[in-house]
Amino acid sequence: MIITRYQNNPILTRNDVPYPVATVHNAGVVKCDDRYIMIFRAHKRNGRSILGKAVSDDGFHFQVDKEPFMVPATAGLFKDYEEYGVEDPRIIFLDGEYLITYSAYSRHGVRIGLAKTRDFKSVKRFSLITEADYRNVVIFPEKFNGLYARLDRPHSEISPWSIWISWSPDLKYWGESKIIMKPVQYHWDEMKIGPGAPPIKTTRGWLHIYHGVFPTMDGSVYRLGVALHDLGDPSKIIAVGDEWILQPEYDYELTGYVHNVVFTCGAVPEEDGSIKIYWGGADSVMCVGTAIIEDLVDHCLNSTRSSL
Ligand code: M1P
Repeated sequence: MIITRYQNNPILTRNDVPYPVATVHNAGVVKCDDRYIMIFRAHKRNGRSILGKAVSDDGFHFQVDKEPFMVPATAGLFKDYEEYGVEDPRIIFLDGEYLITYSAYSRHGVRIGLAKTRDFKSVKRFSLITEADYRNVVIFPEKFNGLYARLDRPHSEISPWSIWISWSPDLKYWGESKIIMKPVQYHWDEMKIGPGAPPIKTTRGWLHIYHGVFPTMDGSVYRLGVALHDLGDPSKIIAVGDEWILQPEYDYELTGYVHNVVFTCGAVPEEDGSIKIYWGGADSVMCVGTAIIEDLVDHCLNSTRSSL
């Protein structure tokens, strides 16, 4: 196995949260001042989602804050677009601040909000950076020729949902969008794919852990795979690993709020060349596993398939 599951998974459940929630899953995770900060999604008991925060010294044992980190906005422009909840945060550190992208749900559809924080003690909404219908936006933690880059996943009636790239001079206005990766027919991700954890810089390219979905007679199965993007131009995909790297196998991934789901929004590279990959199990709990970054890069390069 390329990913070693932590022996005490799940690492966070609703029982660890000091306010009423039905689930804890799909968390963005980063290191801040040598501590691991996890911003997780939690369903309230009315089915709408909020974001909670948990902190850890070792990346495995997390303590949840007493109050939620972000709840749907109650005023201004964001209020209209977060009425149904905030979901699936991804976090990067760039130019001295942490950028959090999240799904904003409302009667108008799902779009992506961008919030900023320097210390995770307070958080400020910056902009709604897509129209409806988008999910799963991850921003690269570096600029390219002065431009921010993001991977995004617009919805389509014609094409299986795929991964695109877009560029911005200021994080607010995004354009020059281009499709860069599609699902492969009759493959583990044939139904749809989506950006997962924010890309990790390696000497051989940007490593992107994404999710892919396969439809079965028993519902959809969510798995994780990896792709490698060019270091100087991430719109160029060097390689996509043909086989998944993680699939639902344990009871906490097979059964829950949504069955058969492993879904990542965050991974933390370590100085020793390992990486902690965090995933939601069955849209219900948070799990972690470790891998060697170079093994994941090899996985992309050794059994490569076409990205489009
Ligand atoms: O239930 C599985 C996942 O479904 C959606 O993901 P996607 O749009 O990629 O299919 C999201 O609701 C996600 O939060 C959830 O884990």
